[in-house]
Amino acid sequence: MMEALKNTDPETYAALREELARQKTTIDLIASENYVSLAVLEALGSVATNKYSEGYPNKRYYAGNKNIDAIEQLAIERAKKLFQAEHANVQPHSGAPANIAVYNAILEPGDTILAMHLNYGGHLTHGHAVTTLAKTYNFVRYKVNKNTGEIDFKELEEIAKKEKPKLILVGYSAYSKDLDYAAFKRIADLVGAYTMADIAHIAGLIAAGEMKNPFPLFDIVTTTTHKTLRGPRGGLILCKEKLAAQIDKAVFPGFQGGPHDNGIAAKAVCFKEALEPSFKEYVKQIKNNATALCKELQKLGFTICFGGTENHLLLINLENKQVSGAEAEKALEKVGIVLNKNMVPEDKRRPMDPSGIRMGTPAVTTRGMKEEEMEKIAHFMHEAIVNREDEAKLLELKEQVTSLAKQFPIYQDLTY
Ligand code: DSN
Repeated sequence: MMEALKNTDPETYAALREELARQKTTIDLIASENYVSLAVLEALGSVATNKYSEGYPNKRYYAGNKNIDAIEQLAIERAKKLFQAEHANVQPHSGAPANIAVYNAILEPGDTILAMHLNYGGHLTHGHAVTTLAKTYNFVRYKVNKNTGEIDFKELEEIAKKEKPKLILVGYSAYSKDLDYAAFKRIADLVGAYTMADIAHIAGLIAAGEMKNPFPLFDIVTTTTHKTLRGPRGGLILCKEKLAAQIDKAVFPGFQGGPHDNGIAAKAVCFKEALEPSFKEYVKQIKNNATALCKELQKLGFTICFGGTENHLLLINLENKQVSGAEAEKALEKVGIVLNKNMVPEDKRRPMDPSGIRMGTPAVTTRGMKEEEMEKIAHFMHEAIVNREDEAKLLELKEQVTSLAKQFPIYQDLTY
């Protein structure tokens, strides 16, 4: 495999070969990552990448789209079924373009969006000051209780009545609780706002029925397809039929050009896999693993933000461990445990060296790991952080982590 690449571009080939080895021998706890199936990989690396298909199935600007139409239609129908959605647009290149297309579809520049604060688990595309979006729209914020993770809906209602948002946005990248969509919807109806849920992190859990579905209450749902959904890197917009034409027009020609048909083929495969009963079992195990990891880390004295987890991720506040998020990330990478530093609610430190780390269990669960392995991982993490200055101990831990990873192989049939 990869013979053509090896001959044409030995440098890229060498880096990819190393990357496969890295993925096989390290433990991936990045909450937003996963390992796609070989079927998804094959669709992604297929001849569909050669085609231009601006437009939508049976309504294209270029000839030769019979097969691409069939692929996109499969992806659309499967996405609708998976999320009980009235309409699906599978063309967004990723989560950020999906969110931007939605804003463009239903808002005018200067309109107000009520969204979660980034430091409480929100996302850059929900209007962080560093984004261009913050210059186009007027973002106002709500927060959560930093200890319990609860959202104060009385306060949210007051903000909504004062600010009169045209859109109420929910959805987070570092928040570990389920959401009361009905409470958001009630407030949105009071002020005449659209409702949108960005479920990028929890799409797989919702698809499997293991977390609440924003539909049929919400107007619009956006997601990436590569996190808990275990598909290719890509985006997806789901909406009520009444918004379908607006949304489609905003994606193309409003914001994007030609869709990435190889990505859409891989999304179709991912959605088929997520509709299988085995995907439900996978998702249940993701949650069980997150709970097990959480409990063991708590026993070892780690502070879990919001008191625990109801999904696939954990946010840890390391203030009581006298180590910063960046230091912990670095020590853990040295032993082969890969996760990311993260701001915690009301963090006094900087984004590049915050007080927390974030981790999730989708990738380790794909490897077949269960509660027993989560306990081992918690201990490896504790040991690595405590002994972060002791290179010999870190090396010893790395051997143990590599050995554990190898007991749960990925991509056994793939050799570069
Ligand atoms: N970078 C993604 C994450 O890790 O949550 C969100 O865009």
